[in-house]
Amino acid sequence: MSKQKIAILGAGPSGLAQLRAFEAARKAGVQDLPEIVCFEKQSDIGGMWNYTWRTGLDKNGEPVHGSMYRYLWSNGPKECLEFADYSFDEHFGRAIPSYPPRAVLKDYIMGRIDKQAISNYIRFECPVRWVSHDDATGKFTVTVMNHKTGLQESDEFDYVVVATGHFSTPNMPYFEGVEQFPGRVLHAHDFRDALEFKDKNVLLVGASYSAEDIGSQCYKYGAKSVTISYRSSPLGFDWPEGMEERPLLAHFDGNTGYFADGSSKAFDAIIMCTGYLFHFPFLPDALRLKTHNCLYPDNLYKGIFFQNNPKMIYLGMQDQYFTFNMFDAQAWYARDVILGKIALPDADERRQDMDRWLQRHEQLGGCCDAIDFQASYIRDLLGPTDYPEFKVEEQAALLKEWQQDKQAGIMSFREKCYRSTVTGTMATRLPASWLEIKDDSLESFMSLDFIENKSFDK
Ligand code: FAD
Ligand code: NA0
Repeated sequence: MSKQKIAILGAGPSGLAQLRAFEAARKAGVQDLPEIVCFEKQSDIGGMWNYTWRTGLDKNGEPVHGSMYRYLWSNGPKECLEFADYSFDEHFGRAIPSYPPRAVLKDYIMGRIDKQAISNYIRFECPVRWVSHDDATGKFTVTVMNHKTGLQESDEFDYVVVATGHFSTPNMPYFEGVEQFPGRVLHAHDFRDALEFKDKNVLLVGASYSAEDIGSQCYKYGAKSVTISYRSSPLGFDWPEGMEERPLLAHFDGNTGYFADGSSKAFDAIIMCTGYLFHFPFLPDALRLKTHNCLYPDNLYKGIFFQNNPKMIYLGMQDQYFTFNMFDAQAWYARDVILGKIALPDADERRQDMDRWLQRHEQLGGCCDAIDFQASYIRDLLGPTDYPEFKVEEQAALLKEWQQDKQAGIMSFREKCYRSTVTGTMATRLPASWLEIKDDSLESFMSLDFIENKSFDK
């Protein structure tokens, strides 16, 4: 019998988790592993964590994937995304603070990857153009544009793992009069450097993580004022002077924005922090996940296997409290299904299982419920695989503390410290406040004199 072939689309944290899962099986002596090809649009691994100065199109004319920006620091405690098989202690050799900047987390993600082993499987600068499925042969055909050769290539696969992320294609609403706005109008996806907005009056539309963080960045780097406009409910933090929230924007007249409560204000720039679209332009209707940013997208059994065709596998498609270790739990489960160690139930049973989760999902109250929901989702995946045990429920408790810490101080929560549930190590403290530390490079961060945290309190 010929070897099974798997296509992994994307080499961000989710795609890398899938590669790592197979690599772990290989190291454990599993024979007859499938042949793997990972197609990546960018020229390096790391997905969203690769900072790019580019916006719009990349050097090959492909849409730029990156939505991260300069000075971005982790928005959640690193202790809640720690890999169970590769701790922060193992990577850095010493305790570091709980909220590292992007470059430090990227270094950690990359550190676990045996680049030589894994690079054999990855084809860089190969955006996937189309995936089709032949019901007669049961095979997928994946067509990519190989920008290195300038040629399109197609190959057949038994499984396709979609790990292309869902925070890259802007959801860009229209507001009357915006076309006449004299200043810059951009989406969070294209935001790169808060210094651009120094001394400016900035309007952010949207009230979720992007608005909260880009607003805080603009404040930190000297914006004159930051106004956040919410549609459903305000973020409700105790904002410092110069930052405020207003209800939904109604329309613009010149540079003046008018809000639902009748108030108005003149602005220099507008940043739409209005979220992202699930966008799979390389998938036909029959294989395409259709959803929005939520904790339990419908039609994915175990949050992974597409109901119409469970050989179509999706990773990381949930809204995310947990990130890297959740992608691992998914990847290990998907691997064991592909290897035949876990049997998938029939379509009816899969439907019933999804319905049970969806029912629970509908009843979720606040964010504590949502955190517990995602923790039990991960717990459900961990049971049948050999992914190392990690204390999901303890991490959920840390995520709830994180929510409270943000309420207590939106500009200071990144100074809090948490204990690793993997190694028991207590994070060190930053030597200065987050507002004071302006250089976010790996070198600068790692040369800070972190303060050892002898006390057991956070
Ligand atoms: P991605 O990281 O998006 O990777 C997808 C990969 O697929 C990319 O490499 C991309 O180039 C590739 N790809 C896309 N289309 C194609 C195609 N057609 N063909 C081939 N390859 C393709 N998470 C945290 O845990 N902590 C944080 O602090 C945090 N901050 C964030 C800040 C921002 C601004 C954003 C947008 C997200 C943040 N996240 C954070 C969430 C982040 O998305 C995840 O941590 C993680 O990057 C998701 O991994 P992924 O592999 O699923 O997707
Ligand atoms: P995100 O904040 O970019 O985080 C993505 C927001 O947009 C919601 O508030 C929604 O309002 C609003 N919105 C959508 N359409 C709108 C419209 N027409 N008018 C007004 N408001 C509108 O996106 P979402 O989906 O959370 O919120 C959309 C991801 O990026 C997150 O997972 C986060 O972890 C990550 N991120 C991380 C960081 C850091 O780590 C920074 C930024 C982003 P409503 O009414 O639907 O609630 C530092």
